[in-house]
Amino acid sequence: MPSNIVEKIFQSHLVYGDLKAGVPIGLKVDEVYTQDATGTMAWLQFEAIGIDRVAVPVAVSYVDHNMVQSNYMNPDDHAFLQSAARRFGAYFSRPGNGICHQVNLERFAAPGKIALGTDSHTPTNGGAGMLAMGVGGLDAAVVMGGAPFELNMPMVTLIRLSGQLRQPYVTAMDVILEILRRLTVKGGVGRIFEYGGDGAASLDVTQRATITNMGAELGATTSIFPSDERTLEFLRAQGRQGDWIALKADDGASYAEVIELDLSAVEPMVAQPHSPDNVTTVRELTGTKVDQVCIGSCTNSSYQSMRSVAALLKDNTVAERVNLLINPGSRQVYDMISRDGSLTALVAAGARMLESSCGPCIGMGGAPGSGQVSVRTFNRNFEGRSGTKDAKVYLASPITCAIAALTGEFSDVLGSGLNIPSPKMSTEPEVYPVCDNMIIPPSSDKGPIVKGPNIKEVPVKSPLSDEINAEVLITLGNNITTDDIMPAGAKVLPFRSNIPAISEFVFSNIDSGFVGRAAESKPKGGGIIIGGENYGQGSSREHAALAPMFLGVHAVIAKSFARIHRSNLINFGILPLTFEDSGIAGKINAGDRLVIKGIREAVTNGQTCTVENATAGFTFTCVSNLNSRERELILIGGLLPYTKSKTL
Ligand code: MIC
Ligand code: SF4
Repeated sequence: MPSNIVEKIFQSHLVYGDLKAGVPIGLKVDEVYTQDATGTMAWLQFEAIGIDRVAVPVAVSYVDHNMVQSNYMNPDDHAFLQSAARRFGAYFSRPGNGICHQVNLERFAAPGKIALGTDSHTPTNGGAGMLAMGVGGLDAAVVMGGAPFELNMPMVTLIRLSGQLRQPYVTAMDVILEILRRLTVKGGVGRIFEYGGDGAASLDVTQRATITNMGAELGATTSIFPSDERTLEFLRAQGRQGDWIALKADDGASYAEVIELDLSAVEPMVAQPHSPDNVTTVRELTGTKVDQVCIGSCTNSSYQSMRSVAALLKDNTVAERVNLLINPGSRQVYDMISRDGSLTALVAAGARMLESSCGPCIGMGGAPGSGQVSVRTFNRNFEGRSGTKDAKVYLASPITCAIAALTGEFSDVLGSGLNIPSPKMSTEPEVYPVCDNMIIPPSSDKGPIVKGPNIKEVPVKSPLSDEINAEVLITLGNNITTDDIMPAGAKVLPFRSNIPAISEFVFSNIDSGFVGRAAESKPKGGGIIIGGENYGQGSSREHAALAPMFLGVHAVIAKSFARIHRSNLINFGILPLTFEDSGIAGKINAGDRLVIKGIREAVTNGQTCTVENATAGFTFTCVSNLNSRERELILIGGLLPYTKSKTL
């Protein structure tokens, strides 16, 4: 039978299950990587499971998020991660080596293989034909311990590309923004996007990686490109041609849907505040003033992006009203722009160069001023994520951003005839300067694990009780992000290794009374959260489940859930329930007491649960949609007790 690319990779890694949409499948995983903000929990959990060494062929621990080091907490986390990598047999990418996804693409991504990363933008590696998925830290820990990775087989959608981008002013970022405009942040839920068609060959690996990276914003499980001559060029230039295999869909392969996209019709696009799918054309925004421009992040920080920005800025000066911040994605990129003169051009034009890290993308520095307009090459513009609640954050390509930095406003470059020199665009360099001296390989010398005072034990939930009698702590609308649930930024991120401390910030950006109410309700039966559609979209941070669990939340009842967050809830023993009649959500108020009886039996048998709203005096039904493994997890109190109860 003809197969698509996803089926080929899954088939060659299948441990159990059938490749039918919706059916649970178990997969052998080739690589697991962590980053520091989610990695401390993942490695603490790995330690708690009690396995001596990682059992996957490659495990890499990156440090790229928590880099500000305003006190001892961030460097203590780095020291812990380095010691855990040595103890358990992982590679350690030292702080300064770059953003995990960019470095992984350069040094580890391999076509036909499967990777998991404790970060939602792990699909970046799909640009090199790798099937790479974001997961919570505990899922990663369990797979590093040797278990298969289980997920429900997603539907596979083909995005058939034709034509070619109108270079130099239209880029891969405009392509993914156009897809977000069409499909929205819910459009990829339960799906993998496989790219194909004649147009794919016109994109190099880093352009493809921009597209697969931001597929995360569609809610997709992952996105992937074929592995072809362009992939070989990239791997050869990285000195890794041995990792190349050809990979394409068979003629006649079938897909759940096919979406046609003509690259030559794409124009410069921009996502407006406060959602990556609030997309319009740059043309529409012509003349809108800009105060800050940020270039970098795992979406657009490759050498090609930096070089094209430098070509535009060379011999010019950043507009007086604009602050320009730039994070090259990796040390390799930094090295290249310093060798070819691009760095000089950027600095001379007035760019503020930052280190190779996530930086302003996760609110670690670079916050805009009050009410300011910031345009960024990043992937998320959720309200408050920049560190400034009333900032207006837009997302656009490096070219659109560089032009905004020069002119101080959005400019319709395609139509205006603006006299801006054409930047040298993205042809693959023949050779990348490979130097892995910032990646410490696994060693047989195990050494001790080093834990600073801010690193605390992982809390564990007790087994599911038969009755939940709890207070509704908050009712929410659609598309609530994990940034809304558990904010990031310079103030909160340092507590990622300390659940009691970070729990004080749950929902703090949208409801400052939440934590107080949760504390009051905890001794009186705990709490329930009511959500809308796509609850928990965005980041993979399991703290958005772990911290509410610590505060006494037993269940979330929503219209639908985002994939990674739903898994994280289950992993920490919080019951995710879906309304049978979504209209009921509007009839529930914060403060209502909800009673669910006989839950253990309902979960065990996959039955609907009857929920009594004891305050308002009505009942309604919910479904749990748990597969058999998920049922066991919920009953026992989550993945950690479950894993300990089994021999891996
Ligand atoms: C993000 O972009 O939101 C993050 C920070 O990279 C997260 C991970 C985290 O919260 O640590 C993600 O994308 O998963
Ligand atoms: Fe880092 Fe931003 Fe990418 Fe998340 S989206 S990994 S914070 S650069």
